[in-house]
Amino acid sequence: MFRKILIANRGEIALRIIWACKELGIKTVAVHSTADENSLHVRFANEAVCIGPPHNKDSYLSVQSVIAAAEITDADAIHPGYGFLAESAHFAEVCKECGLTFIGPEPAVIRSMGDKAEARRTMDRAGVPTIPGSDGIVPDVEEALKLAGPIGYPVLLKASAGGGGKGMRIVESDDDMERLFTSAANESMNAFGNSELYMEKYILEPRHVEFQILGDTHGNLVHLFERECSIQRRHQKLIEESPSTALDEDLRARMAATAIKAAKAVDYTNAGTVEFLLDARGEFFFIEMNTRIQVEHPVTEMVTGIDLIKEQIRVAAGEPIGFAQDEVRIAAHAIECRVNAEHSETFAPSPGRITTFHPPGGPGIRVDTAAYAEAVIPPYYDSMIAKVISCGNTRGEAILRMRRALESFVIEGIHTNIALQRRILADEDFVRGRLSTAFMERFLGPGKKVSA
Ligand code: MV4
Repeated sequence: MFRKILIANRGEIALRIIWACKELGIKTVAVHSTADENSLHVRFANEAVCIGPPHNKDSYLSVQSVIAAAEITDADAIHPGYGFLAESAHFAEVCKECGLTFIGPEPAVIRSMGDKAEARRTMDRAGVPTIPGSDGIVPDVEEALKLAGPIGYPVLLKASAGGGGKGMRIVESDDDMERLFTSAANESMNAFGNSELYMEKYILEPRHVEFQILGDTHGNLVHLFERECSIQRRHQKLIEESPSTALDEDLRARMAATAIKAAKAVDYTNAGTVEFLLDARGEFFFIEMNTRIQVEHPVTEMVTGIDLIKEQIRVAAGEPIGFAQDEVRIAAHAIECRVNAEHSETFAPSPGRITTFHPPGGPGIRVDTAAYAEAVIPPYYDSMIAKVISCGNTRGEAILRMRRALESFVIEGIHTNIALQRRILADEDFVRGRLSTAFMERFLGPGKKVSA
C-alpha cells in the first residue's frame, strides 16, 4: 500500500480524498495555488506545497509543478480527483515515467476514451449499442451530407475531443449542414485545439443514465449500478440520484451487463463511468466513458455502502477489489444536490467571503464540502461549493430529507442556488420521477434558452 499520496486537486474532492487516506493510514500532500492558502485541504493534509498563482494553467493544471511537488515530498502516488488533470493521458504518462502511481486507469485507456469518435467505434466493435451515426470522424461537409440521408434528420454533430456538450450542433436539414458543421468545427478547434467531428442521430429528450464501474489489475471488473443525471443545465449537472426511476430489474441488468462489456473491451482498471442515453422507448445507447471518479460518486457510495475513493486507492496499489459483484446491492435511495456559488435566478457566479455557514446534518444527510464561515470563494475555479446528499429507504424518504436539509442549510455572504434546488425538489414531475434531459429547460420556462 502507498505511504504517501499527493492530491492534485482542491475543494471538496481534495478533502474527500484526504478522509479516505486517513482511514487507510496513508499520509497526504496537498497542493494549492496562492488563492487557496487558507483552504481546508491545505489545513487537513499532512503537508502542503504551493504550486503557483491562481489561474488553473499556472497551478492545478501545471504538470511540471504538480510532479515537482510530488518529488520534493517523496509521494508514491497522485490522486487527480475530477477535472484538472484527471483525464489527461499525458499527465498519467508523466507520472509513470517519474515512478509515481497515477490513481486512475492506464494512460492508453484515458487517451482512447478521451477521443469520443474512437470510443464510439471501439464500443460498436465490442457489441455495445451505440446511436446510429458515423463510423468514426466525419471528414467534411460533403461526407456529413451523405451520411445524414440514411441516418435521418435531425442529426447531432459532436466534437471528438469534446464531451459534455461543447462543439455540439443539432442539424435539422441538408440546408443547415454547411453552416452548423463549420461552427461546430470552429468551436471545437477553439476549445480543444482539434476540429474533428462525428455524427449521431439526435435522440429527443433522452435520460442520462450512467453506470459506475470498478476494475482491478487482477482482471476483476464490477459495476455499482446506475446514477440518473438527467437534471442538468448547460451540461452542468444539478441533481443526481440512484437508483434511476426509469429502470426496472430487467433493464437495469441489461444495462449493467453492457457497462461491464464496455469496460472489458478496454481492459479497464480503477473507477470509471459508462454513460448511456436512454430513449422514451426504453432503448439505451453508449455515449461516452469517463475515466475518472465523478462529482456524483457519493450517491453510489450511499446506496451501496462502498467507499469508492478507498477502492480507487486500493486497486491502484495492486490490491484486488474488496468485494464481489453479488455483494453489491442497491440498499437505499440517494439524491445529490449540487450547491453552487451563483444567483438562483440569473446563474451569475457569486464568489466572495462566506460570512455564515451552517451545513445541514441529521439522519440520512451527508454534506461534502470544503466551505466554512469566513472562507473566501475565489473567482478562478468551479462554482460548486458543496454537495448535499440525502439517503433514505425509499425515494420519497430521500426527497423529504433533502427538502429538510436544503431548508436548514444557511449560507450568507454569497449567493447560492439553494433556492433553485428547493424549487426543483417541490416540482411535481421531479417528485413523480418524470425526468429527462429536457427537464430544466421546461422547468425554467421559455425565454431562458438552454443550449443544445
Ligand atoms: C446526445 C443527445 C441526443 N442525441 N446525443 C450532451 C453532452 C454529451 N455528453 C452528450 N449530450 C447529448 N448527446 C444524441 N445522439 C443529447 C445530449 C444532451 C444531454 C445528454 C446528457 C445529459 C444532458 C444533456 C442535455 C442536452 C443534450
